[in-house]
Amino acid sequence: MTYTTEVRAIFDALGVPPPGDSPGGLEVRTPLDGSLLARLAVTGEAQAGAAIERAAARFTGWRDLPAPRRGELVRAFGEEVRRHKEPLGRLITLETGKILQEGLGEVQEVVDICEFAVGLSRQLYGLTIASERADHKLLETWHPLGVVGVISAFNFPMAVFAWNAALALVCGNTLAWKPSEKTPLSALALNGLLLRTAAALGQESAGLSEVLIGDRAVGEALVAHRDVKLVSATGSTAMGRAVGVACASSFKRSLLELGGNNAAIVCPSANLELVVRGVAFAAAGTAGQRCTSLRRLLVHREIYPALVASLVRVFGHLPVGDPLAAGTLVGPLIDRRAFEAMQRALGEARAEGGQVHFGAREPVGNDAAYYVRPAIVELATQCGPMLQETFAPILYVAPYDSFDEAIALNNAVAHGLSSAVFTHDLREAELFTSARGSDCGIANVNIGTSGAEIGGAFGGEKETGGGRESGSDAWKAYMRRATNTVNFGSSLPLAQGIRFDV
Ligand code: UN1
Repeated sequence: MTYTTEVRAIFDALGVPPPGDSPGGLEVRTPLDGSLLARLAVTGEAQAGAAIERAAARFTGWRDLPAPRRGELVRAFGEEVRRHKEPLGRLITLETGKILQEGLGEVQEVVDICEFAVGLSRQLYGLTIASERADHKLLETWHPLGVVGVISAFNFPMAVFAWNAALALVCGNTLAWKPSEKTPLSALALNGLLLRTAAALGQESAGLSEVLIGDRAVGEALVAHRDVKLVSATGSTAMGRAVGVACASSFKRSLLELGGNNAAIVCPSANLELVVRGVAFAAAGTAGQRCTSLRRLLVHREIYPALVASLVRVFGHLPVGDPLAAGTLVGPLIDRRAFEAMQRALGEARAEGGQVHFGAREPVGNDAAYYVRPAIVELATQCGPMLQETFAPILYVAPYDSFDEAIALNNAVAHGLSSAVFTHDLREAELFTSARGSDCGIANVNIGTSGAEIGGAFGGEKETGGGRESGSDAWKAYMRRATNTVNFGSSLPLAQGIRFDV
């Protein structure tokens, strides 16, 4: 079976109509061997506007449905996704190149956030606050926003949408989704399943969640549209800066989840066997293409030689190859540009005097596929390319002498997404997770930087954009807050004791 026929079979298994063939349209290629999976019609500006207007028209009816009823759709959708975990996982692998285990894990993340959101649909709570006035009640209520625009990246083509969609839907919003132009099939499949589920429940599916196919132009149309009330964007810092500025100029809300240049600190007391496993998954897993991927390893000088030797041994044997095959741990990079960016960074590291282990192309697949052995780069100090996020499997390693120095190095980059410390010293663990410790949105102890559960709020500081998605109280970003003061007495006392007698 060719990958193209497999894609068609996956859409069939999902009960979702496969996308038609549009000669001259957007070409979707698999990173497995560069072959063509589909040619999709690009959403023009007028079509994007019409889709967003459908979502805006659908909003009022959806808003007026009680939240637990809205949760019924999300529950049924989560069940459908669970039932179709295998084909959805395979589609993710075919489109992104991540290994099947991780494709399935991503689908599980969709199921998990749906379950979270179903519970949430009965817990959209506000505060009551003590009023300073007699016979007055002061409270907060939360209301839906309208159309939520989602821009998602290639590396998590289903989960990131689901973090947004599950929450946005139970909160009473409708959706317009612009997926990465590298992974539109995952979007069409998942969204198709959502709409099919809605229709099966007797709910109007048109306008509930619209997919916009295309590149930056369609993203810009989404951000600019007046009916889009929140833009939740995941991707590069450059993209996020453009989205953030465009939203700010029209006072539109934005929720940004951008890059990361994530570090882990390894202390002398750490369990080095656990460190090696944690580091291998975080740095080489997903071929280094998670925003939470581990990029910088800061190792205490005492244990540096032993740890680096173990890591070099393990990286040298990582099974790189077909991501659908059992046993493979590292699939291909997404495309040639990713490969070139990786090689450029390795060249810069060499120019800084870095010692580069691995990082070259592996003899897998054909010329149009970019399989690489994840690289380890030893640097005497944190400098040069180690300070940049390169979306590729490069692990920079540098030694440190004191824990305070390690924290300073952890925080000395532009991004602030994820971080970790490996230690058995309680004081180091507590310091790292305290206000004087890591400045990131995620600070872990004795696990790697990637692979967060959906229950916590997900996102980071500084050039990571400051947004929070997924669990905890991230739902509040998808609603607007109203403060209500209710007078149930028969006089009209004014706040602050002001007298205004007429
Ligand atoms: C991303 O790379 O954009 O924590 C998201 C993780 C995943 C999500 C990553 N749950 O690695």
